[in-house]
Amino acid sequence: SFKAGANGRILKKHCDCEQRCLSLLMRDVLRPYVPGYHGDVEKDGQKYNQMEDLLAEFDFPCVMDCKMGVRTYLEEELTKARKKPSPRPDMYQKMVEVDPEAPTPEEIRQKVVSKPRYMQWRETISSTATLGFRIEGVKKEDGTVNRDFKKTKTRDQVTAAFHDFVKGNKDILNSYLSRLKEIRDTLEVSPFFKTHEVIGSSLLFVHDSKGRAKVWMIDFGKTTPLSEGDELTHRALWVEGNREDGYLSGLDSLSDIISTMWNS
Ligand code: 4IP
Ligand code: ADP
Ligand code: MN
Repeated sequence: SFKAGANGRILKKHCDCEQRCLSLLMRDVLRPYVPGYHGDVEKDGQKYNQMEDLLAEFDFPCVMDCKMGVRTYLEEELTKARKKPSPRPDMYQKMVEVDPEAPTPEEIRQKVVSKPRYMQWRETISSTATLGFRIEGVKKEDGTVNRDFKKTKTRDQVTAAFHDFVKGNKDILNSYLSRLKEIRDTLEVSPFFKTHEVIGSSLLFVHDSKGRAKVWMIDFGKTTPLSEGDELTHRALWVEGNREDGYLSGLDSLSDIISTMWNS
């Protein structure tokens, strides 16, 4: 769903919701921490959002994608699944590939699960439910990709993955930590962040052997505005209907883990 674009830009398959967010973010205090947005374009009959390639300033970048929040699906998925359940054989398949014991006897008979069932299961086998974020994937400087983090759940397992990612380099950990602190301070005052439910968005960690290291917020395909006048804490517990996403709880625990690594 991505394409290389002209001069240091990338094209991501268009999504109205993401376009709306990126446009608003270009006028928000969060602008320095999101990819620059350059409008939509059409190529070979497909519409794309054009954005800054965050890897352009790096030589042979190492990249980690951490999906933020305690919840990874929209509340409407629950409503939809109750009103008009759509059985998902593909999600059942993905589930048994990771853990054949995970489906219930009923799910085994039907060979399907619902989307929220699958998404909640993913949250609890990973660190999402407990730490408020999870590692989705890592790309090494040689271009090899590791997506095998579905069961990376405990603080120790996350620490080990980060240790491997930065190869124990404390300068990189320190740069990441200061950048996370800047992001948190900015999130706390951002009008955009206060008024949006941020679901399925990631922090993208990028560093290279020259010691450059930065973090950006990406992926606003499921970031949705609250009703006029409503605000989120991004830290309060989620109960259905309150739309809390746990984004800041996740950022707190992520910063705490990196800080502990830096101190030891
Ligand atoms: C994927 O599961 C991710 O959760 C996707 O979320 C989600 O897309 C997919 O749902 C789901 O199958 P795995 O990562 O375990 O493969 P994201 O895009 O945030 O990574 P949505 O549509 O919820 O954004 P479906 O319904 O698109 O298959
Ligand atoms: P999706 O909605 O398909 O999950 P994302 O926006 O999360 O797509 O992006 C998927 C991956 O593409 C990210 O993990 C990251 O590695 C890469 N990516 C996304 N946006 C950028 C960008 N602006 N610059 C460089 N790489 C990006
Ligand atoms: Mn995504």
